[in-house]
Amino acid sequence: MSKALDGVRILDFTHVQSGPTCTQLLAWFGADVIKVERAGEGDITRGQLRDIPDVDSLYFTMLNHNKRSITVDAKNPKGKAVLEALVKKCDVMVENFAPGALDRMGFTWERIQELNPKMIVASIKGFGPGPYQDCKVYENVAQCAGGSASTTGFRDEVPLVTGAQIGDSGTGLHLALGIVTALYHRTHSGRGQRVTCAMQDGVLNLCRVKLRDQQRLAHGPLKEYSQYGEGIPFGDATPRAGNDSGGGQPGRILKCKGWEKDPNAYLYFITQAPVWGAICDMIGEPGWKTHPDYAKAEARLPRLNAIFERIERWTMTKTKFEAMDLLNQHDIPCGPILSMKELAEEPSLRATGTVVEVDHPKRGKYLSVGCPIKLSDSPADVKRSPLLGEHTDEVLTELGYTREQIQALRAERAV
Ligand code: CAO
Repeated sequence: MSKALDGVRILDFTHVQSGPTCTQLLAWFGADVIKVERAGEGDITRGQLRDIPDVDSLYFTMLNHNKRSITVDAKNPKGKAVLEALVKKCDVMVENFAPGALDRMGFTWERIQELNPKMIVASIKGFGPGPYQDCKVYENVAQCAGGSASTTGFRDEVPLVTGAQIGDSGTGLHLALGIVTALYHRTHSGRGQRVTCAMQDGVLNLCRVKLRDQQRLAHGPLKEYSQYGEGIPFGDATPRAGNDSGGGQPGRILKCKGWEKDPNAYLYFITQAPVWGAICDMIGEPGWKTHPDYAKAEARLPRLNAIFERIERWTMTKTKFEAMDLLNQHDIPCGPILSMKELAEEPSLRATGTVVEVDHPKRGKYLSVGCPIKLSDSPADVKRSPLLGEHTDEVLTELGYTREQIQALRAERAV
């Protein structure tokens, strides 16, 4: 079966997490992704957080599947000539160097257009144009600068970063969409273009509902936030809301049976208005269906703490999976708090390829997250990440270099 992006060649100048997330997705959809690294060390993540000595880390292997690796010294004139040959041959260049690094290598937008007017140049930076445009940025900086940290955590406690890598992987996802959009545009414009994503913008996009709440504050308290029921006045910025639901249906994380020993024996419970009657019956409060303090969603808002305390007395009598089964029989939305261990062992995620076992020549078998986007005619087969420079000779040969020329490049440390 052919792949959706068969024939698309990507010059992958990415490193660490944000850029590699993007090019890995494109590789899963069938693009030929040629990852350029420096000889010797390669992508810095190959050596970071290593669990096995001298073996590419899981950090690297889990972000670089289905790619080819070529080592090139971009600052060596002959290495630069190799890169120029790749620019002419490829459809897309993706990079996430610090601001200005690509220009300093000599690959300005103008130069790239001279070499290949159809080239799409896709970049991730920490910030867009403005006061911080020259700053280097990592995940948690983006979470803080993009509005996530100020709205995550509990009201009286410090801002929190989240375990979801919304700054790195989130921006990589945004960039991948920009690239396929530019590729589509090129089919009728005939031209390449620049695609840029700032991590701050990507995080803010994912925090859209919090900017919604910021504007709602001008018109009164945010009644679905528990602080409303607690009688605590709102300030002038969207507050941290603990585990309150971000939508119009109040929700909360509640203890389940075993919570005293198991840190993940919890369930997210949503008091969705259309199933309020079923919730009342389930928890043993049928009177709440008609009681004026509880019957209507608006009346419940000042009483959310008391309501969730009552529901929790019920969830604490069930395991999170028992509660999930019982509640779903009545279409009551809820979700167990699943640990990474539980996710790694979940058979349905293995069956769909969302969790995959990959074999690596140096580390052996390991688990990874497969492609979360499923295309019926272009399934993603997860192939192991490349060893450093594994495809240098192969790619140089495709570019027309002879074996002698490749040896000469190596002798000069250009590749
Ligand atoms: N040959 C020769 N030189 C190379 C090379 C190659 N193949 N690959 C990289 N380099 C050089 C670059 O040209 C750059 O040199 P100069 O500083 O002299 O121009 C140098 O390596 C370092 O690049 P960098 O500044 O991008 O790397 P860093 O480790 O110092 O910073 C990071 C890392 C992520 C903070 C920075 O790249 C950045 O801010 N990127 C944009 C935002 C981003 O994507 N952040 C998310 C990272 S994932 O958490």
